[in-house]
Amino acid sequence: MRDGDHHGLQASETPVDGSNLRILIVHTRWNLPIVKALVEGAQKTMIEVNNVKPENIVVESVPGAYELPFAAHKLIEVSKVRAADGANDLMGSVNLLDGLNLNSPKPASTPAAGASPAASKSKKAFDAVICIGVLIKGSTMHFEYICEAVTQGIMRVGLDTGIPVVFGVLTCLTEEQALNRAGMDGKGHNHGEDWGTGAVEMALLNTRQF
Ligand code: RBF
Repeated sequence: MRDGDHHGLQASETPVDGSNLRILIVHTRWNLPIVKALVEGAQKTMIEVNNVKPENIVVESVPGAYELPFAAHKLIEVSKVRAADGANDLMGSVNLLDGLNLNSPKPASTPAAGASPAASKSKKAFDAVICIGVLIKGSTMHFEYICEAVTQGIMRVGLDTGIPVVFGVLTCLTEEQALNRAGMDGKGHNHGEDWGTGAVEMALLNTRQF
C-alpha cells in the first residue's frame, strides 16, 4: 500500500494529455539503482497514462544532485535555441548545436555523411523537465548543504527559464526511506510516477490560455 494514501497526490480533474509535449528527464548517477526505478516510474506513467510519445522523452544524466540545476538550465536553453533555429532556418542548413549531447560522444542527431540537412532539423523545445536524484544523509553536513543548494537551484531554473521543472529529488535520512519512496521495498509508492504526471500537468498549464 502507498504510504499516505490519504495525503498523497490527488489526480487532476482535467485531462492530462501529453501527446504533443517534449519532456526532459535529467537524473543523477549517485544511488543509481534507486534513481533508475524513479526514472522508469516517471517514463512509464508519462507514456501509459499521459500519452507522451516515447521518442519525446529525452533522458540525460549528471554525476550528482548538485549538478542537476546547471544541466537542466543548460539543456532547456539549448533546446530553445535549436527550436528557434529550426523555425528560422528556411534554407535547411545544418544546425551547429546538433552535436550537443551531454552523455553520448556520437549523438543520434548528428547527421550521417551525405545525409540531407533536413534530417538534422531542430526539434521542439522541452515543455517541462524532471530533475531526479536521491540524496541520503551521511555523517557530515554535506547532505544539508547539497539539499539546500539543489532545492533552491531547481526552483530557480524553472522561474528563470519559464519552463516548469519538477523537483524529483528524494532527500532521505536512510537508504530504507529512499527504497520505500522509489517503490522498491514492496510497500512504498514510486514517486517517479507522480513526477511524470506532474511534469505533463505543469507543461500544459504553462501553455494554457487564460
Ligand atoms: N550526490 C547525490 O546525488 N546524492 C548523494 O547522496 C550525494 N552524497 C554526497 C556525499 C558527499 C560526502 C559528497 C562529497 C558528494 C555527494 N554527492 C551526492 C555528490 C554531489 O551531488 C556532487 O556531485 C559533488 O559534490 C560534485 O559537485
